Amino acid sequence: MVTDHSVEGRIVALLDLDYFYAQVEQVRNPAIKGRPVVIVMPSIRENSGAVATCNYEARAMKIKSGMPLGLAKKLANENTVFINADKPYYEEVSQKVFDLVDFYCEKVEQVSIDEAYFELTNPLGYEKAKEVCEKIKKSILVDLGLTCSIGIGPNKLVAKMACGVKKPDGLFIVKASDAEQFIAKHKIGDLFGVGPKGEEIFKAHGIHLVGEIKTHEKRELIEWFKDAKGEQFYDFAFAIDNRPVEPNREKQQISKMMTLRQDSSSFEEIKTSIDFLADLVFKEATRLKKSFKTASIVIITDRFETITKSKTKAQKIENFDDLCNMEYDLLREYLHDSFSKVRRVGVKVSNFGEETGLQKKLFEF
Ligand code: DGT
Ligand code: CA
Repeated sequence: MVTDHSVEGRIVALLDLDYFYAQVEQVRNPAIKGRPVVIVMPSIRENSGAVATCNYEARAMKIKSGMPLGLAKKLANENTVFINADKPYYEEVSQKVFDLVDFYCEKVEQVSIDEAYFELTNPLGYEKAKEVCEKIKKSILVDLGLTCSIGIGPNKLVAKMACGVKKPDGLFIVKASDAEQFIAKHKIGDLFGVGPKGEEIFKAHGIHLVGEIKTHEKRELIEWFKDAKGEQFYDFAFAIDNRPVEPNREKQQISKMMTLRQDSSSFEEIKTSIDFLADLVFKEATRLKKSFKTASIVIITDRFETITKSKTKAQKIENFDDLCNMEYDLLREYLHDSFSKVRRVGVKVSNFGEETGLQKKLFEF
């Protein structure tokens, strides 16, 4: 039998930010931390509107998304803070979050303002995937002050359901070998794609848990749902989900990192790595036909702090030597300011312009 390892060994993650709008407001104004926070989508009618989301303190009082504001106010205590949603600001923060994910991962598919799937398939398997996710969680927390939950599994379905297990601030892994059992014990209403109507249909056929789907034939599900959903639900019950991760984010940066052979504060030693990384980054930017104005050095110190230093030019940085010289200046700056040795170093370019004509060959026109 021919085994397709790229499918068998797939590892997918889903990242979902915790109580997103409310958490962003808590970071913006730390004085409200610890109090119940309710984010309101106001309506043009006075004193009406609905709850967009709320933090866990407010959820403890049974306030939830979609609830009319009047009811939320009845359930709230005097300590509760109500804030009108500031969607443009949440979008800005969301962009920053997924830029960080892009830094660690090639294939990122954002599915909502606070959720993204990313592909973590790698030869070292789940341990490596877990390590990458821990780094992503830490980076989002340190750089933006936000917690998120991540689920890891052999496909999108399992990753999504795993993400819900340890929320908030969770990381939960379901390996391929455990996936079918893991899915089976979930309530049917919690299965991805099952809305209130779908739940009714399942319950009318005596199905309350996902695993109970398997007591029926595929053709029955197709009959009940009268569309492709029936077939998909049947596959889901066996934890089968072949939907690919479809990258949909315009890359905001290109970066490469490496660990030094030994921790160092020698300009010459670190410069060798910078030359190597700058070459990779420049080639990648050329391949993607991206011009850029900002060059950054990312340093992880021997004390595991992450320090980023950047320089931006008014004009696009057009040649490789200019990029290297900017990186050397940034490195000198770091070595001058810091007492910590460098453990890992990265070269990053960002602030993209329109497609560069620079590298285009005649035959491309
Ligand atoms: P979580 O993930 O359970 O910790 O909490 P959230 O608040 O992150 O919930 P999620 O992931 O379902 O939704 C992400 C954001 O989308 C949320 O912070 C606010 C917005 N949102 C969710 N549900 C509704 C809704 O029913 N109405 C409106 N206007 N916005 C919503
Ligand atoms: Ca969320």
